[in-house]
This record gives sequence, structure tokens and C-alpha cells, in this order.
Amino acid sequence: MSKDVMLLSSVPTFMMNDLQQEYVLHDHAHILDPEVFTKVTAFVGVGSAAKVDRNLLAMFPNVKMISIFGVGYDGIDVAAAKERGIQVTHTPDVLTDDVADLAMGLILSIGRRIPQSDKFVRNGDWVSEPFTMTRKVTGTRLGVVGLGRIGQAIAKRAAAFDMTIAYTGRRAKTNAPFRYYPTASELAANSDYLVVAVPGGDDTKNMINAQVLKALGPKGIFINIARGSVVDQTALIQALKDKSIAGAGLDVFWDEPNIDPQFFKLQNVVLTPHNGSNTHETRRAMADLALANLKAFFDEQPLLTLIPECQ
Ligand code: 8YV
Repeated sequence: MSKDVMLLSSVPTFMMNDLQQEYVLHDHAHILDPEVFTKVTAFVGVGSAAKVDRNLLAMFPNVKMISIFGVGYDGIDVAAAKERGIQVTHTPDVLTDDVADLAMGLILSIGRRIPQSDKFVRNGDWVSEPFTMTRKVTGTRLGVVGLGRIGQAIAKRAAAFDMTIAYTGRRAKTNAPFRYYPTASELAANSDYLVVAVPGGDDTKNMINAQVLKALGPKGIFINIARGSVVDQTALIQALKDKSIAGAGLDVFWDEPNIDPQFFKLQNVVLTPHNGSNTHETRRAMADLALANLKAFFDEQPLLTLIPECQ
């Protein structure tokens, strides 16, 4: 089988180097030879940037596999892929700890105002006045929206901070030792920190809306390490502006990396650049898994980590 692979997005340089050793790589915006469209049998791309719709699939009739670097695959039209018998893989598990670590980091950062404190010290402001008081983390109430792999890893860390944990999701989990609320609004009304850890996509689009933010209230802090699409960002900016919530720690946004400049002026928000899985160790592990899935495909072996819909 020819080893023609199309890149859906840019990938980390070290992964690109590995890909170049094994495959003939194409970038669909720069395909000059029309035969390439029939030669490509696999796509590879970074989860949060890879977009595959029906039109793209129709251009590549022989694609049978999509390897996603990332756990989220909300840019892929999975139904369209399945209709064509295409198998989609992703990289779950290997990034769970890092994303949960960052969620805790954001809770501490915005609660204790660590980046703001750093700025205060650097600016030389400490000599003139004490820093404003911050918010306690230990012993507070954490609401987890989506108690999947990452949600559970966040809960595990929060338990070490003596936080009282509750969650919402499609249904209550029989084995979860935490209180379940059927809606995000009810959970928000009973949380000091509300962290969202659900997949992106149509099912979760704007699920954190003005009503949920209102329920979180003026002492509540919102944390997002999932996808920008799960929050009505217009409502979020408004809530931060009028202080109807206390603050937010955000790793994900609408239209990354061109995020709404209104965020830059807000003092009650900590912003990170979609860094959840961004450690040397985890990005290497994600690349290894994405490459192993690709190799398994070309070796005609079972794929290692199919997305649930393809299992
Ligand atoms: C990104 C992620 O893939 O795994 C996911 O779903 O969002 C991340 O790990 C990564 O940040 C590259 O953009």
C-alpha cells in the first residue's frame, strides 16, 4: 500500500520529523498533482485544529483512517467518516493527568490570584500597598461538569484539597462517590468552583450559558480546560465584566488562537493558551500513540485507540 498521508493541521515539529521518515506527506491546500487525492489513505492532525467534513472526505475517496493527536475529535464529522467505513483514532489517557493538573493550576491561579500577584510584585507595587485578599481553595465546593476520565482526575486532585465534590453529566454514575446534580445550573448553584470537562461538539455547544453562570453567582469561579465551544463566550465575558461571577480560569476559547480581546482587559480572569496537554512528556506520548495508530493501519493491524463511535 502506498503510504500517502494528508496533514489536517500543523503538528509538533518532533512528530513531523517522525512522520517524514515513514510517510509521503501532503497538505491539502497545496496538492498540485490530482492523483494525490486518490493516493491518500490516511489523515493525521491535531485534535483541536483538525477539521474533516463531508466535502473533504469526498475529495479523498480512498481514505480509510484518521489519526488524531489529542483526545478531542470534535472537528471530525464522525457520522460522515463512518458512512465511508473510515476508522478514527485519538489519544486518550496519556494526557489525562496533565489536563487535570492544569485545571487545578487554574483553580489555584484565579482563586489565589497568583498571576496577578506576580504582576503586582514585578511592578514594584508591594512597597506601596498590600496585595488584595484572595479566595480560599481548600475545603471549598468543586462542581465538575462531565465526570469522564479528565473530570475524575480533577476530582482526585481536588479531594487532596479537601474540596467537596459534586458533578453533573448525562446520567449519574453508579460508582462515583460524589453528589450528582441533573443539570449544570443546579451544580453551579452549589459550587464555589465550577470546572467543565466535557467533550466539544454539537451535544455540548454553549451548555454553560448565561443561566448557568447566573447560578454560579458573584462568588463563583468558572474553569474551562475542555473546549471553548461548551461555553457561551459572549455570556461569559458579560458575566466577568459585570462581576455576576467572581472570575474564570480559561485554557480554551472560541476561535483559538484569535481570542476575543475583551478578555485582555479583565482582571478577574487567568488565561492560558490551550496548554492542557502541553508538556514535553505528554506531547511525546500523544505523538507516539498517534504514530502507532497510523503504523497499525498501514501494517493492517488492529488500531490501538479507536474513538468510542468506531469501536
Ligand atoms: C490538543 C486537546 O490536542 O487532546 C485534546 O483534545 O485539546 C489537546 O490535547 C492539543 O492541545 C493540541 O492543540
